[in-house]
Amino acid sequence: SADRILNDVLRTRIMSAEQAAELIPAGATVGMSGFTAAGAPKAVPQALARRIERINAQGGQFRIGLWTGASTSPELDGALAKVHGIDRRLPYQSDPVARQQINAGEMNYIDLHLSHVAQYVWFGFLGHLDVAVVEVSGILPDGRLIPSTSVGNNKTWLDQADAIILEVNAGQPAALDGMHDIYYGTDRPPNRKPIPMLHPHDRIGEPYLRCDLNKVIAVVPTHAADKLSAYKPLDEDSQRIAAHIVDFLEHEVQHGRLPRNLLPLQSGVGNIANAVLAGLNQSAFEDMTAYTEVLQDGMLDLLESGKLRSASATALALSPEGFKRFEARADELRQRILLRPQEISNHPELIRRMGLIAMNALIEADIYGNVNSTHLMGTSIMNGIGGSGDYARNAYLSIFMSPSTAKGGQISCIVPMASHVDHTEHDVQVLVTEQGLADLRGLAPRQRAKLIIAKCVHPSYRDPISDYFERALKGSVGQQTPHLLTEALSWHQRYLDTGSMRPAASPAA
Ligand code: 0RQ
Repeated sequence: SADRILNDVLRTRIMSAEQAAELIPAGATVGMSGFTAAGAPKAVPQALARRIERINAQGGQFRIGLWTGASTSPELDGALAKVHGIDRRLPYQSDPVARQQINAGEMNYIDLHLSHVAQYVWFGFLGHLDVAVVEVSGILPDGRLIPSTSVGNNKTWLDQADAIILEVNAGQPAALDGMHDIYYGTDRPPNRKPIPMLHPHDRIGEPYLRCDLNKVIAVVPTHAADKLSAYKPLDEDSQRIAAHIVDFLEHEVQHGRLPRNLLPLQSGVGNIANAVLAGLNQSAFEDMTAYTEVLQDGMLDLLESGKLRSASATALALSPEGFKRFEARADELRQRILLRPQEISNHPELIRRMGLIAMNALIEADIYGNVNSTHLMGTSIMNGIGGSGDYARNAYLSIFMSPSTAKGGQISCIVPMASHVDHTEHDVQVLVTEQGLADLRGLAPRQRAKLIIAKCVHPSYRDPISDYFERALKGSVGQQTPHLLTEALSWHQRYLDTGSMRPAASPAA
């Protein structure tokens, strides 16, 4: 893979992952690449985990602060969490071991809007960045870097870190060269200027990352595929959710509130979001565009079928099978895909200007349409808010979706009061479950509650939730958003106590 390292100075800094990991001091804050498993470093984090394990086995206290683009991979979050090597983590994670440590109170986790991370670092809000560990797919003779399968916060890590370790992954397709658009025009207030983008596929930057060669302390050649995970097969519920959304979008076109080819699509992470894209692929919509965060299999299908003209994202989060399909047609597809820094893919100014249709999954919503995307039973983290807030607040249309129940029906995803709120009622215009779609636009809270209960709640929870709402209407002091405060979170407590949210008298579905 040395033929991907074309700069003479950087060739002199080639070393093994073990040697590079020795250069990361205990207590350092490290910014690593990776947005999903796409483009995450593969060798240095594992070597660092081995080093941490060795030192801590002898009584050491070696832990690092870990900043990334978003979630990463078992080789990064997984390996470092297993050796209890992470002290402070931001801005998003989805690793089971890390999650367990966060929820046990052993790891400090700061869950941030993904568009905020880079600028918070520029502003100095998060403290100093010591080391950047960034995977690239090649180094040009002049030292500029060909990015890998994600861009994430890499531009910021390279700019801000004192020292840089590069993993040069010759296993990444050469066709990635030219697919990136790195914007260097984002100044700090009060010197900011409009970002010159009008359409999702506009190029506003450069294809390569800039890098101060004096800061590069190690170059580690690797040859390995991203550890991408597969999506669950489409189930009936997610297909119903998709069908409700397609019907709604058709209705909006008929009423002149959306153009025939819709507006740029944003689709969230996870299985439900992927299923909705499959639904759009079966629909009559043509010539669509996407301005989103992760390009997942469902988007690839839409690009391949021609229904999607172009897609802008910050990461290629394809399944192993999807990645093979991408590689087979990379030369053609790369003309229609742009990968950007996450402060641009998720930028409020651009999301508002281009008028996105945002479609994100939820964990629970309450009867007024407040949405929880991050917490289980109010206190445990699932993953994090990711980009959902960036899109939901600023989109043309903000849609949230979920099956109406979880854990075999023991949990209602529509509850009297959300046990944690990531997206307030003000940022949630449309709520969808397999039961139906509630269009909440222009409705006051009590009207929203009636519609959500009628359209979205699972039949096995409809009576108890109607009963709660009716009694709240009678017993609540305030009638703007009626609640029975001593009862509002009782469904969650009942689940913790009994393993089910169902009232004792209510028969199982
Ligand atoms: O857990 O598999 O252990 O049973 O949550 O649920 O239904 O498979 O949904 O994969 O789409 O994930 C919100 C977590 C949904 C995700 C969330 C359990 C359920 C299952 C997953 P099991 P599904 P998805 C930015 C977009 C935040 C970030 C974001 C997410 C597991 O979409 O992290 O939006 N979003 N980024 O059983 C307890 C409930 C539950 C529940 C579901 N009420 N209580 N457990 N689960 N509801 C923009 C981008 O472009 C990326």
